[in-house]
Amino acid sequence: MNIKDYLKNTAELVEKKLNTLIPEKITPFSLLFESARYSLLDGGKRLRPILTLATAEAFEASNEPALTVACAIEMIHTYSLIHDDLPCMDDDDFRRGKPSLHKVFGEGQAVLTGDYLLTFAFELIADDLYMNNEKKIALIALIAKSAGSQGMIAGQVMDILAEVKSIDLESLKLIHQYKTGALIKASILAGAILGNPSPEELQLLHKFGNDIGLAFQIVDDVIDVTSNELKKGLSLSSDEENHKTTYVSLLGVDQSRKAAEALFHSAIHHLSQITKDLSIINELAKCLVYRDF
Ligand code: GRG
Repeated sequence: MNIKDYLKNTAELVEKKLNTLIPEKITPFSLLFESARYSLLDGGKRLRPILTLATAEAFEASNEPALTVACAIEMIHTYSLIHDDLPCMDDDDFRRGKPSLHKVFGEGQAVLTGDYLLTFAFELIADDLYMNNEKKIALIALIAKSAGSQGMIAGQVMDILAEVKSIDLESLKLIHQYKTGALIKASILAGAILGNPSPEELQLLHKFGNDIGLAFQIVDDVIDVTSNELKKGLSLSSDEENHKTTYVSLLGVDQSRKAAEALFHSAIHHLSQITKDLSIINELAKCLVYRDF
């Protein structure tokens, strides 16, 4: 299947499932579901759940639990965007092509909606009817660590600390790997865990995920300063406005692109050592790094 069709079809599958997971039912706290649906259902490339589903397929895992885990990861990603947009964080007014959640529902509701999506993600995995307990525990541990103190939250803390000082490339790399890379890597590993990977295969996917996760964020740094509007000089990127150290501020656009490309090749090398049909994951990695979707 053409990769563009794969991306579109799989994103649709994820959205359909997400739509069923957050109820529209009337309760005294319906506002919670309304705000969750506002952030979760409209927009978003669904890259992380697509990675989970593609890896699960390659490792011959069943579709049903894979879709549940994929949706759980998208909920955690969406929660991170909601909280990151708050005035106490990055203070962004727009997200996924529309006003940020707190602009529409208020800051308190945005905090609670993020909390709901994070906790509901784990509820979904715990309550799944298809996975055995061993798999559930492995997935919950992986995702919790990657979203928390061994990943995204640790990265966000380092990111905040870096706002008041200048940092070198190694420190920036670490922030990117934790803040953005860890959940991307977890999306890949989760798909494999749903099947029956060997320790060697997991190790190679771990290296692949590290490279792709970092490359994704480097490319994001580049896009942040090269998007069309910015090129016309109409505004500063939010990273520039916040005087943040980025790959581009340290290496420039061309070297940053080269660094992302080198990571892509390293990632593909790790992938090529797994004797399974991983052609879709290979193509997805290309889309992620070259932002061709
Ligand atoms: C929990 C407050 C808090 C923060 C965690 C990951 C993170 C730190 C914040 C998210 C904000 C952000 C801009 C992170 C950089 C990573 C990134 C490019 C996110 C956007 O991911 P995409 O491009 O977004 O996959 P869509 O909307 O397509 O899902």
